[in-house]
Amino acid sequence: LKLVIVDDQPFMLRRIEQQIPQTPGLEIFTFDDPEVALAWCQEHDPDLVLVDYLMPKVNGVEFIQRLRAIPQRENTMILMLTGTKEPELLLQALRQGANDFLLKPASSMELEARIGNMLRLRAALVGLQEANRELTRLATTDALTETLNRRAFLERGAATFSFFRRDGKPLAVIMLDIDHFKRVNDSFGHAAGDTVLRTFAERIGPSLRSMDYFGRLGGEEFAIGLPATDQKGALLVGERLRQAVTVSAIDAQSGPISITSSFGVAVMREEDANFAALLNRADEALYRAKANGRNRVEFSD
Ligand code: GH3
Ligand code: MG
Ligand code: MG
Repeated sequence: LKLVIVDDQPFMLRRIEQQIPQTPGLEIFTFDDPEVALAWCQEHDPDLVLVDYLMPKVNGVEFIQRLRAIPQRENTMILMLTGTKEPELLLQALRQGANDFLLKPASSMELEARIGNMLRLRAALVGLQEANRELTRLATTDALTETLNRRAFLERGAATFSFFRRDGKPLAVIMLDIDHFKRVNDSFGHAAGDTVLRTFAERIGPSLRSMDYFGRLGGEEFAIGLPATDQKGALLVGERLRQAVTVSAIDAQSGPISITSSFGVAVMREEDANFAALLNRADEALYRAKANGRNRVEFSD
């Protein structure tokens, strides 16, 4: 835990620091220059900041405002130390994002109690954020392949569709589907089928750029959104992916399994009403790839 104390008077800093009981895991950093403290807070993520109000260069309210403006510092706990209980000032501090304030000079007991409170709140907040991130991940990820799930993929698709349509930039979609996957399940069992699905996704993922998005639409059917990619580029990607899938037999529990896959490519057109229309054309192209012998890439004209 990192606790920061900012006060222009060094004797105040020492005094407050001495008042805080030694706690294992609690590191205290003191600053008599608010500018230096703010620079430090850019690099480090303090759990709690105690800041004096009356300081010559940057007052406490301004300090809080600037601290809150640093990315990812919106959840830092801030306790403002003031010499007065002037309501106008306290209101301002709270409005700028102070979590609480403390009248100087504070007794050791009050300081300890308030700091303890703030640190407990902070821990709860960090825990909630982590839980939230994990929930979002679970809600958007396919559990088997760790690609986007259907809903998350379609959401990303709809968002990029409207963005690129407005911008007049190309957007491509590739639908891909493992060939004769049912035979894998039938010959080697469902567990081997799952391994094949996971490995398939692992072979596709690394070939994509960071802005591309890759999702499992269901079963052994996947799709990729390729922002800022035209027909030529998307066909090249499709061909590269087709080869990446066949690079070697997949090492399943029951022995090596060789697979191929088919690809349907489409690019956004003027008449596409929405992302689903684009995806639909990629699906038609995929159907043609299947009909024309599988293990190939087809483009929707
Ligand atoms: P095609 O080349 O025409 O695509 O034929 P296919 O056999 O790949 O396609 P089909 O759609 O007929 O069969 C898909 C199979 O995928 C059927 C289903 O049992 C299996 N499947 C769907 N989801 C999973 C899964 O999560 N794990 C496993 N092991 N199999 C799955
Ligand atoms: Mg298939
Ligand atoms: Mg299928």
